[in-house]
Amino acid sequence: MSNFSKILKTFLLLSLVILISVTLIRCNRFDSTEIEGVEDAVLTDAPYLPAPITRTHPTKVIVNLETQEVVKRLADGVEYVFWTFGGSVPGKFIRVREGDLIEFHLHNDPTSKMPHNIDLHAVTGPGGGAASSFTAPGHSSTFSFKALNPGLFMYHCATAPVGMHIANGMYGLILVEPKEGLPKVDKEYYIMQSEFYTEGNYGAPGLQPFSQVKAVDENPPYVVFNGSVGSLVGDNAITANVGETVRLYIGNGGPNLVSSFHVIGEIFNKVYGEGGTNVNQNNVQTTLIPAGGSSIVEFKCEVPGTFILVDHSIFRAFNKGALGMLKVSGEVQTDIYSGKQKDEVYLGNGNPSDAMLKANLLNGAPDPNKKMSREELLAFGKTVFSSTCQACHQADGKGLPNVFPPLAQSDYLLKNKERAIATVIKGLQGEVIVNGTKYNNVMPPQVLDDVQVAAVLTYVRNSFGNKTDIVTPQEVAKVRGK
Ligand code: HEC
Ligand SMILES: [Cu+2]
Repeated sequence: MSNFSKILKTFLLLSLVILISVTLIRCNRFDSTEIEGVEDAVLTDAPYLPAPITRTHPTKVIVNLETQEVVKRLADGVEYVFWTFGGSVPGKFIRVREGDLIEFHLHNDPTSKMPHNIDLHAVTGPGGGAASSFTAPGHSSTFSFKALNPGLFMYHCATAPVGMHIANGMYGLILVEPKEGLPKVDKEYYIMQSEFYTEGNYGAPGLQPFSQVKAVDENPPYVVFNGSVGSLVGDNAITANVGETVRLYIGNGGPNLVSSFHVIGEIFNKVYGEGGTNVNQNNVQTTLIPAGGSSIVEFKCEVPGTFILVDHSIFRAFNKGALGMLKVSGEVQTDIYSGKQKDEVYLGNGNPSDAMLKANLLNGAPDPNKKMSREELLAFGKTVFSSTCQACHQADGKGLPNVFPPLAQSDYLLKNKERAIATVIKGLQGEVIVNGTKYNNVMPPQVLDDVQVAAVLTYVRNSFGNKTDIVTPQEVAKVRGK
């Protein structure tokens, strides 16, 4: 045999060996489409997820989920009859792998009043499984589907009236992990936003019935995360440590509203938009989650503190319940975030604009051109005092030792009217002696119009044991130099 053909033979043999081993390795890792084995799905309640999948092949996954109608807390002092997948809202988190064959058993608790079913957005098939899973109370239905498409999918009840079944809490998330898995992160949490349409307004106590009228109007008294007001607040907050990466699997059960999901003080380093498998954005402030949709966001926790989760349709957060917390513990990182470094007095120019004075009038302040009686000045002055001066000089006008001088029986206040007016409109700093006691502090100029100054000075000069004449807006204007 010639040298050349020897080399060629060795080369061909080697190539064959490499080809075969590469094929074998690939098959073993991800490309095996053969279903191997059976396992029972681990299901979890929010905000927790089952552990990431380490399998490198598809399997048959048995899911057992029970629909239950339960009375639970919606807010402090407020209860609601929730219809649930697994006893809480949102429903159990289901985690499977691309290519898995899911054998789904839907059980309807015998005490249920309603039939229920399930439409999983991860299903390729009519109704997402709805018709095949229609289950009367005290029955079980079984159907199977292949998880062809990876992604984060919502599931919900689709029994008529569909809106009402969803509005009462029948939704959850199923994650179909891509066959190559998801990048490892330190913390994973499950959050689902939704609305509740109660007969009573937000906070109205007692067991609240469902309001069809409000649901059709898309005007919910409650917009919440994980089924109730405060589900992720205080001791229920989700947690992480400085340096850790957090991944949130967020769903929006609706039934009506779109969520503008935002974490105050964090930036989403990665967003898997609409719960798909691609990171389609980096460095996002607020991600939009459609009703019946989802999103996956990831961010690194660089600094410690409490980070507030909100629907940035912000009245929902502060007035309807869509507010949660992430508590990050660890060392303060002053190079990234300093915290408050200073608080000092800022004097500004102290004179409210004409437009501002007009706005004050609109907000119910007296007209500066109208002559006010002593009684009117006193009454209005009391409200100005409690909103403006009381924080420092105290409700009883006695001030605080060494810091805030007293207004009660203050010789400084009572002796010289012009000086008292000037103190309020221009502020006061440096040494001042009140009733023989030295104070050396700063009172910033008070941004008040002439009527407010006249009224508050009339009030303090005739309260706390003080008694003297009134102060008029004209006198204030004179000191202001108008
Ligand atoms: C932020 C705190 C603060 C607020 C608000 C404040 N003051 Fe003062 N006030 C002070 C301090 C401090 C002094 C003493 C300043 C100094 O040491 O030079 C003072 C001094 C005074 C004095 C002179 C001393 C005395 O006790 O008679 C008067 C009068 C007075 N304030 C009235 C008012 C009135 C009226 C208001 C509301 C319109 C008001 N202050 C709001 C902090 C405040
Ligand atoms: Cu239902």
